[in-house]
Amino acid sequence: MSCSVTLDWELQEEAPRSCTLEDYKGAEARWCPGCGDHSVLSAVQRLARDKHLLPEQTVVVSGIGCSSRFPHYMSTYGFHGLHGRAFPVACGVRSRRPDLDIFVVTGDGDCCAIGTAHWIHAIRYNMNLTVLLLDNNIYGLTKMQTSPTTRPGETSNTHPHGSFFAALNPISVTLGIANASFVAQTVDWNPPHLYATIEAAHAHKGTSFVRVLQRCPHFTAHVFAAAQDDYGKLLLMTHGSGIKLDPMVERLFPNRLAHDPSNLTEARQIADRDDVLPVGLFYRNAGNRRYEEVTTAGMHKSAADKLAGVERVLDRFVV
Ligand SMILES: Cc1ncc(C[n+]2csc(CCOP(=O)(O)OP(=O)(O)O)c2C)c(N)n1
Ligand code: SF4
Ligand SMILES: [Mg+2]
Repeated sequence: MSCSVTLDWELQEEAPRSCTLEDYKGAEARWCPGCGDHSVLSAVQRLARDKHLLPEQTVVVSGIGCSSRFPHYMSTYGFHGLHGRAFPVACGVRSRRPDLDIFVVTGDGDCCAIGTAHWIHAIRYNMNLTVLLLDNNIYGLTKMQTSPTTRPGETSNTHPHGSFFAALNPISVTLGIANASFVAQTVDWNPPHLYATIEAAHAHKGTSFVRVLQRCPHFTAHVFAAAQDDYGKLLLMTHGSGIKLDPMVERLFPNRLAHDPSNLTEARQIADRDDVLPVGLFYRNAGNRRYEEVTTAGMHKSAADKLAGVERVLDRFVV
């Protein structure tokens, strides 16, 4: 006879509870005035309210950086981890909690420098995570060191004569990783596009990777200034199965390109363009395998059944 273990979340009724924005507000955000991180925080809080995400069923995981202070400003569960390690923590949470809404907030240093190996494998694992890469092209928290996405020639405290290398393109890299399933780009200074992109990312089952071009008025104010003033520097990808935008907002973008997000080859070509900053959905494939399909298998078995399973495996090695 086996006893059945009731897990905490099985006890919870599907509560049709409505939350207000106040329910998601954590500590007062201490980012600089005008920092793009404020816009992203506001978008995530609005999404949480609109989708009725329960604060106690939501987790925000981050690494280290200005952007990674995000979990403190949400009154949900959170994990402000180690530099570059947001992905393994989030994958660990997801591996045992298929029921939670999990957001990963990371910076260009956190994700694309020290966290690169974790980024690549997390994309391949394709666990159900909403990843927001807040890319300000600089290490902000540690006061202005060159990051992998810093453009060549840009000066910083580590490269006073200008960054030496070509910048790494996080979208092109992600599109090159096996099993990538959702890849999008948006800007912090267009709240409707930012919101619609995060909404689509959250709706996707799998790892949705969203790079947000993020203003850092303190250290890299000039980097996105031109694209902020002139929408002609952006290229809006449009498609029936892409990011849904109000036509009024769509009209703000003079450059539009119909791009089918199931076309990976074309997605890669658009990502590599350097004449414009593409925004919208590059790629989506809802059919890719998700690692939690394996890690959560048998989770609901009783302790006795699990023990019996372990014993069966060990018995194979009995000599
Ligand atoms: C192991 C380790 N190495 C280095 C640091 C120092 N450090 C903290 S944040 C950071 C860079 C953050 O840059 P980014 O991820 O782009 O975040 P931003 O501050 O720009 O939002 C670095 C190098 C650290 N905290 N831990
Ligand atoms: S230093 Fe830059 S990224 Fe950090 S809070 Fe200030 S504006 Fe934002
Ligand atoms: Mg940064």
